Parts: sequence; structure tokens; C-alpha cells
Amino acid sequence: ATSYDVIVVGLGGMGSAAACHLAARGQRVLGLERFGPAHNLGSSHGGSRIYRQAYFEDPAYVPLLLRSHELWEKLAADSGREVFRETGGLMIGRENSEAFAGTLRSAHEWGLDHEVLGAAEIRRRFPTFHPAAEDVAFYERKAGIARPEATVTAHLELAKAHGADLHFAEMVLGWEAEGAGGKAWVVTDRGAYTAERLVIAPGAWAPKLLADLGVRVTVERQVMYWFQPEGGVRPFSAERHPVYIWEDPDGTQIYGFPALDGPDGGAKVAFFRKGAPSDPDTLDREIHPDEIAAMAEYLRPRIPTLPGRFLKGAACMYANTPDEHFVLAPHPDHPQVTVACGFSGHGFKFVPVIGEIIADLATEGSTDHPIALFDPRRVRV
Ligand code: PYC
Repeated sequence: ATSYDVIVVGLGGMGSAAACHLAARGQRVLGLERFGPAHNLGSSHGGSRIYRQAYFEDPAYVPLLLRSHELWEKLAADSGREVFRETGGLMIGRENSEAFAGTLRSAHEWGLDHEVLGAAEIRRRFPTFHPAAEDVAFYERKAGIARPEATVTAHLELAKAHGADLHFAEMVLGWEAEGAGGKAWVVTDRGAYTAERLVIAPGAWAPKLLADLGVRVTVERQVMYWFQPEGGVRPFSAERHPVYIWEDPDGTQIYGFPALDGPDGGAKVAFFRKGAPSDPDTLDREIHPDEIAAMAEYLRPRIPTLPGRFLKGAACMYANTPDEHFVLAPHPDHPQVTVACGFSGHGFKFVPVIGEIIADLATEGSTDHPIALFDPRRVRV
């Protein structure tokens, strides 16, 4: 079997970043991906992901988001690609909503710049939104858009430039690790490889490739919708329109983006955490008329001009842990294996810093970044 310092299984968002950071540190890296480069069959496609700093999911994520921002800037400079765009971000909801109250708590804890807007001010500054009189919003200027395909492409190009071997259309069939610190092996449909250390970043294939980890990761179908707004995209242009998450009193959340793809490309919007449980190998990738109608109907009272005309949809996948926090750690039974999975629908904004953390764990066995929240033993069954 061909031998490497590190093998990275999965070259989606997290794996491509890991391959890049490892190769840049002089490691001999093999990256293995079952599909093509920056493909649209996993969880890293659809043109846009939200980047925000004040984090309602847990303030413990904030230092990682700040480092991620530095690394997005470096990635843009190193690759010459538009991997990130600052647009500002709006978290709308009632005062006690998770999206508003949790975000505000996080901003207070970390001293992050923000503004709090009442309903009339939301409508004045961002007239596409029609909030209820009781709604409020948290506005963060530093929020914006991460570009998933450009980011994966940039990390792959840089990994390659630093000497990584990247194999596409090669499916990993299994892996093994010798005792607590020996070599690791990977068997694919084309060959067998060995390395000192292994990184497993399998995205939605975690239930298959990391079954022995003992963490219940459930795969959820996630549909993204692009609408051509009534009256055109101008009010939705990235110069004037923020990214947003909007939470209803019943807990329903939608999230959306400015128009990014020219006058006819529409603007993207989606429900957060409303998808059906799925299997990555049989995911329903068709977008059905009843779900398009339900989204248009939901939008009409809230962002009335957005659902002018449905343009297209795409399905991707969340890989959810039981508590929706990530898994990022040395494998509890095999310290030579780093596991990165269960990003639970909110991971992409962390991609560059996750690459850095994986490189720390795979080369040093530890990291200075605060990742205690992501220890798999918290949810191991
Ligand atoms: O992480 O900001 C986010 C997000 C919003 C919807 C899905 N993920």
C-alpha cells in the first residue's frame, strides 16, 4: 500500500480545508473523495452559506468564528477567489426568540459590535422585510456570505500546490487503525493506502464511515429555493440586503441571502431544520411543487416581493448530532485518527478554522483552539 503522513477521507468543506492546512505544514497528504472536486451531492453546494459572529447556538463558538474570519481573508488573498463577502446580517424574531435573544447574549458575552432594531426600523432600513410590530432584530455588520464551491475549490487548489495527492471518484470502502497509536489503513474501490494518521471528514456519510464512533448522526434533507423577486432583484442586491435568519413565535426559522447571481439569478431562501430524515445514497434530490408552494406561501406575509417566480431548487444534507454541536476530536479509541463530523447544518462558516484545528490534531495531537464542546464522548452511546 502507498504510504503517506496523513490520509484525509472526504474532500468536502471540512476535508478540503484539512488537506490544505496539512499540506501547507509540509505533511505528505492523500485526499480521497468519492465524487468530483467541489461537487453538489453532499453538504457544500448551493452558492452561499451564512457567516455570522454573534452565535445563538452557543457563545463558545465565537472565538472560532473570529479566527475563521481571519482565515477567510487569507484564503481569499492566497487563492484570488471570492470565497467570502461581507453583507451584514439580521436575526429577526420576538425578543425571547432563540435567534434574537441567543445572538444578543453571545454578542454581550464577547463584546461584539451590533445594533438592535425595532420593527419600524427594520422596515425602514431593509424594506423587503415586513416584520410584525412585536418583532425585533439583531444587526451585525460583519456577517456575510461564505461561498461553498469557491471555498472548496480554493482549498483543493492550495492543497495541490503544496504537494497533496488528491484522488476523486474514488470511494472509501473501509478504514482501520492499529491499536492506540500505530499506522492507519484505508481501502477504496481502487486500492489500499497507509498513513501515520488519518482524518475522517465524511459529511453525510458519517453514519456509514464512522459507525464505530458511537455517535448517533442523523441525516436530514435540506431544500434551498431560489426565487426571482417581483419587481426585480435590485432591492435584494448584496450592496443593500443582509443575510438573515427569521424565527417565528412557533420556532420556525427561515434563512436567506441577497441576490448573488445577476439580474436573473434570483435570491436564495430556505427553512432551517424542517427536512425529512434521509440516507445520503438515496436522497430525494427532486424539489416538489407542494414544497415550493409551501415556501412561497410562508414568505408572502414576511418578505412579500421575494416569491415572485420560483427559479430553481436544490437539495443538500445536514448531518445532525443529538445536541447539534459538532464532533471534532481525536477518535476516542484511536488517537491517530481525527474525526470531524456532525456539523448539524451550521458548520460551513467554520470551514477554514476547522481545517486549521484538524491540522493541529493530526500533527500535534492537540489544539489551542477551544473545542471542548465538540468532544464525541458527550454524546457517545
Ligand atoms: O448556520 O447560519 C447558519 C445557518 C442558517 C441556516 C442554516 N445554517
